[in-house]
Parts: sequence; structure tokens; C-alpha cells
Amino acid sequence: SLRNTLLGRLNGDDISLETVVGADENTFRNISSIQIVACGTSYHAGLVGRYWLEELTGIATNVEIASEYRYRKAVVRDNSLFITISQSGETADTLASLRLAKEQNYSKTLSICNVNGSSLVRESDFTLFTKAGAEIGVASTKAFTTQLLSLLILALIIGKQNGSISAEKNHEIIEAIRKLPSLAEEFLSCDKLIATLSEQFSGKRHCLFLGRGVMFPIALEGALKLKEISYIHAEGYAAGELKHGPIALIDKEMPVVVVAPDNSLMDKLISNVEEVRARGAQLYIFKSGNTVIKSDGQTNMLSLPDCPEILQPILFTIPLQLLSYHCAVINGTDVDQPRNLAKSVTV
Ligand code: F1P
Repeated sequence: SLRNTLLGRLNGDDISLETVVGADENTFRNISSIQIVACGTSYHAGLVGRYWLEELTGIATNVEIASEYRYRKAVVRDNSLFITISQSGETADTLASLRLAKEQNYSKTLSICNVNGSSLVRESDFTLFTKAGAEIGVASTKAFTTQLLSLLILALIIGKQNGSISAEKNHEIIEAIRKLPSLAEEFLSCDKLIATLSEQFSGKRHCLFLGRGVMFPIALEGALKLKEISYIHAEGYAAGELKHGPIALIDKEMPVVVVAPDNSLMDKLISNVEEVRARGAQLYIFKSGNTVIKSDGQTNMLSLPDCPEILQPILFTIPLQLLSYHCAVINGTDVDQPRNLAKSVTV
């Protein structure tokens, strides 16, 4: 799917203009702020997108769940861009938010969507198609990773148009993106190890996921996937937030999955891990590169391939999705059609 998202879109260090349907080389030149609105997994993609958009475009970006945005009286600056993210393009709250945004002062609307001809696509000024192919399961998986890649591409497009990204940085990210499909295959090859790890989740009722920085929304998504398909109650937390309450939940029965790629926030994350370890939790650390975390009897370490930092949110999603899948299989739930969930929530 990631290969498909890129197909025909990268041209040297340029991204083909047709990538955003309806846009030209000036569309994003004077954007003053960005509002992203989405539901569920698509909302988590938006939370990751904010890091990239702010870093690469310098434009203040806000992200909100559609079911709340639509009931808020948002203050909208001139030249603001409104982005919806949706696999189906038919999610009722997201569509209602788009319709509201058009009555507000937004100068442009853009949908990041998987389904051509859907309501969101028809009613937005511009569209970036994720090209994930049809999602078989109800819970979004490849829709999520392709939404992330689409947001990174969008950040590059806007950053180039408003002159906030250097040619060097642009080149470095494009080169990383080119390697993404083969890196994703490497990450997928951890499947057997994760299947073995997931046996330890048998009989568990609760689980925590921790991340920092851009990996915080990935922890949220890891928890959502586990809830949706295996029915294990799971919550994602920013690791630094633990001591403000959730640490009370930790005892030796509580599995804690730590999303720990090698990056600049590693030292901070390690000190949070030590706080959790001291309370006896069962730790599952998904790490890469030089991340050095003490190993002991209560710690399970999963070493993942090295990858460029900018791609870590996309690639570290893969082992988390696999973990949910294997837990669901062990729990005997219907992975493709979880109870109470609908593929598109149109009411
Ligand atoms: C949003 C969403 C999905 C979730 C489930 C219910 O859908 O919350 O993320 O997996 O399918 O709907 P969409 O707006 O991305 O189509």
C-alpha cells in the first residue's frame, strides 16, 4: 500500500503537483494556520501530521476529533486551511465538520481520503488520495500508514510552496521516503517474534502503551487497535504524563508496551520506563538502533530495524498492528469484523 501511495508521485526531489488534486504551485503559499479534523484512527494520523506540518511548514496546526469540532465555535484566521482525514470519506461527524468549516472563514478545504467519489472528496476544494487499496477489515490498518505517508508528503508540498523547507532537508526526506516500502517489509518480518510475544497477553484484561513526542499518537493508535480487535482494554499515554495519575494503575499484572525508537527523546523516555519498572510492570519495549534500556526478568525487548527518524511513526505502527492481530487471534475474536464496529460511521 505504501508503494501504491508513492506511485508516480516522486520525481527526483519534486513531488508531482497532481498529488493534491485541484492544487497548483500557489495553493498553499500563504496559509496562516491549519485545522485538522478526523475520527478514530484517522484522528491519530492527524496528531502525527501536526508534528510534521509544524516542523516542515512553520504553520500553526491544530487537530481535533470531528465529533467535538462540529459543536465548537472555532475562531478562524484569514487564509486558514481546513483538512479532513478519513478512510471512507463518509464519516458523519467529519463530513458535518467540513460543512461547518465551509460556513466559517476557512479559505481552503482539503481531504485526505481513500475513496474516490466519496462525500468528503466531492465537497472539498482539494484531495490527496491515500491510495491504500480496499481495507478488508473494519479497523483501519493500511489506511493509517498511508494517511501518515500522505501527511508527510503534504507537509513537504506546503513547506516547499511557502519556502520554509531547505532543499537539503527536502532531499533528505524524499530519499527516506523512497526507502519506506522496503523498510516496511523489514518491519513486517518481525511477525513471528511478535506472535510469540503476544502469547504473554493471553488472559490479560488491560494494557498501557507509552510514547513520547511524535510517538505519543502512535501509542494512542497501538492502544486503539488492541481495543478494537482483541477487546483488551488499552490506553495510550504520553510517557511524561504517567506520573500525573495513570502510574497508579501499574502493578505486576499490567503489560506496558513502550514505543521506543532511537531518537532525541530517548533519554527522557528511559527515565519514564524506569518509573514503570520500579512498580513491577511487565514491560514490552519496541526499540531500534542505539536505544539502550536495561533488560531484566520482567522486560521483553523487541529489536526493530534501524530507520530514518522521520519514518519512525509509520514503521513502528507495523509491529503494534501485528501485536493487536496476534492478541485477537489468541482471544478468538473476529479480526476483520469486530463486534459493535462499522466500517463507516455514517450516522
Ligand atoms: C473513522 C473510524 C475508523 C475506525 C472504524 C470506525 O473512519 O473511526 O478509524 O477504524 O472503522 O471509523 P474514517 O473516517 O477514517 O473512514
